Amino acid sequence: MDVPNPSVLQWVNETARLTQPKEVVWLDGSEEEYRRLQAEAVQGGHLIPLNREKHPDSYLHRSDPSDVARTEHCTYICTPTKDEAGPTNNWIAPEEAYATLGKLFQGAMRGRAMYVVPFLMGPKGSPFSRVGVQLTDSIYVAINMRIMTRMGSVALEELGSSDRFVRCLHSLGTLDPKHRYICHFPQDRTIWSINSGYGGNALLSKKCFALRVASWLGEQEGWLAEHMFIMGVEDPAGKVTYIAGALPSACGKTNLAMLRPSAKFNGYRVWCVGDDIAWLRVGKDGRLYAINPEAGFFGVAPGTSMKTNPNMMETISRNSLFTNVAMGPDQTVWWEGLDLPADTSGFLDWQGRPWDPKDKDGGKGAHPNSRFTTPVKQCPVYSPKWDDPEGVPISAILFGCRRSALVPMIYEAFNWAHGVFLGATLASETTAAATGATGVVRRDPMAMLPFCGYNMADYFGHWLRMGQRLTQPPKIFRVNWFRVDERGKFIWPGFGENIRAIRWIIDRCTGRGEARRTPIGYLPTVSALEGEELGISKEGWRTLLSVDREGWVEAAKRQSEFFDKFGGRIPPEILDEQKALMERLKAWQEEEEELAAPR
Ligand code: GTP
Ligand code: SPV
Ligand code: MN
Repeated sequence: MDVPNPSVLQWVNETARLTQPKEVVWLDGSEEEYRRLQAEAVQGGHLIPLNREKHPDSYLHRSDPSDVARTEHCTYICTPTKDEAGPTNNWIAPEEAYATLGKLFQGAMRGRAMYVVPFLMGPKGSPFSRVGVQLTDSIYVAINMRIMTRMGSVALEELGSSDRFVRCLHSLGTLDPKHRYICHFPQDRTIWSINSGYGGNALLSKKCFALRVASWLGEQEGWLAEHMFIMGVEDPAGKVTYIAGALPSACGKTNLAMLRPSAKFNGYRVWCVGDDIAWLRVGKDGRLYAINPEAGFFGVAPGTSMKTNPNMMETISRNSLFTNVAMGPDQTVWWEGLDLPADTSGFLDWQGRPWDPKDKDGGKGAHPNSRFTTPVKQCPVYSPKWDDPEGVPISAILFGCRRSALVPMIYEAFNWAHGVFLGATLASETTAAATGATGVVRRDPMAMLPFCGYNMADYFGHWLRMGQRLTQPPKIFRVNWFRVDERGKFIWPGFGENIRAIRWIIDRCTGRGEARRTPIGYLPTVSALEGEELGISKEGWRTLLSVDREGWVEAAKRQSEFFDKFGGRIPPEILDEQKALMERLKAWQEEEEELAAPR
């Protein structure tokens, strides 16, 4: 980095004048620098070194207890007009946002270093890829960015002398939740975030750039930025099929993306391309191609174990960063879902307080949204295509949800427009990934409700237009691993057994796979999933794979209420799909009544 890019340099200088850090530290992304940052973070009390044998090169970070998840109420899309942000986003006029935050940023970095973190989203030399530069006074963020992105010189080389980079400004400020703002200025390719150090609020490459700003860029330029995992599934004959899938936060993308097929299906192999974000374009051959712009996983810790996700357990066995998990007396990490040692004395909870796992009223050891940060390349099944500038061709898209009732375990859309409608009407129970109540069903179209950088009505239109450019559009599916029985227990075993659903999806993509047509889509038969051997009761299967007509009629009404919020902006094709669903449900009723009538 001999002569810095003049636009970057100018912006760094301007920002330093505003925020007044004690020093400006340019990061080159080298291993040596990474080790130095880690040592400094330990010195400064930001990281705790973990057990050298059991967790080599790994650290624990405890965040401020008021700063543990994304804060959607403090997140704004600052487009010139409110209409451009749409009814599902918070909005502040750009001038006002710059003024308000400008004051907060004044002197905000005093006493701290400002790290200049150039990063590349996507493979080097790829038409998909984009450069960002984050300025941050959080050493924890700087270290995370080294894992999550292709960070340092590689990004500046890719940028050259261009000024087309996303300006990502972040300060911990005072961490005051009352003055916390995560503001996006898509037209300016600028993000300003202050008073939070939490992942999605502070690692600006991720949700802020790769989804909110990139989704807007994608609409302008004819591509898509989505909250999706990307997996390759190799069948016993060696053929690999790529699948991308959107599920809301903490609803199973990471687990699905690297699943280890259950014993019976060990002829299948899964290759993980990405677990959270996909950028998708139409290829020259008319297929949809995807890359994962990230280089690391920022995954949910609770529930991760050798039983549920052995590939992730191996990934995080070294060189990883753990945030807000519990710690054993020997500096080992622990979270709900892992076994406990016989002797549980000396544990500390996620806030560092003495904690007794056997104390039923003692609360959780790990925060429900505790996470690990770990490099994609450490995953034993990471796909060699992760670094392919062309991306991978997508055969199927999943829009999944967490719903204890109504939504069947899996079904297939009739066609692209119906699939886009399935995406647009996705609803899911809220999780600990964002602050606020959990377990509440809310609309979350394409799992992008918190991440779409423009009006979602226009976003649905963009999805429809993308489909028109595809000569071989992917098939679209709904999945829901989270149906419960009358005692509240999950019926579907999930995790490694999800390969059964994946295999049915691949079969459907190649014109095979048994299905029955219902008003909501094609549902598999139990035998198509080889489900007889799973020990699920008849009642259980009925819950997983039947369509509750009354429930769907009600659901369709609620869909209308959601679309009404957009004041006539929803594309007619989507409204047509909704009407068609109502009609199919009605016709089905008649059919059923006919069947029930005495002959
Ligand atoms: P974000 O990183 O927030 O975007 O989440 P994600 O969609 O990647 O979710 P992740 O795979 O981390 O899973 C979230 C939680 O759901 C974890 O506690 C998992 O153990 C649990 N989970 C994932 N897959 C399954 C499944 O198939 N069945 C059940 N019952 N739980 C699952
Ligand atoms: C999510 O909440 O969907 C995440 C974690 O993947 S965060 O980066 O915090 O957004
Ligand atoms: Mn996510």
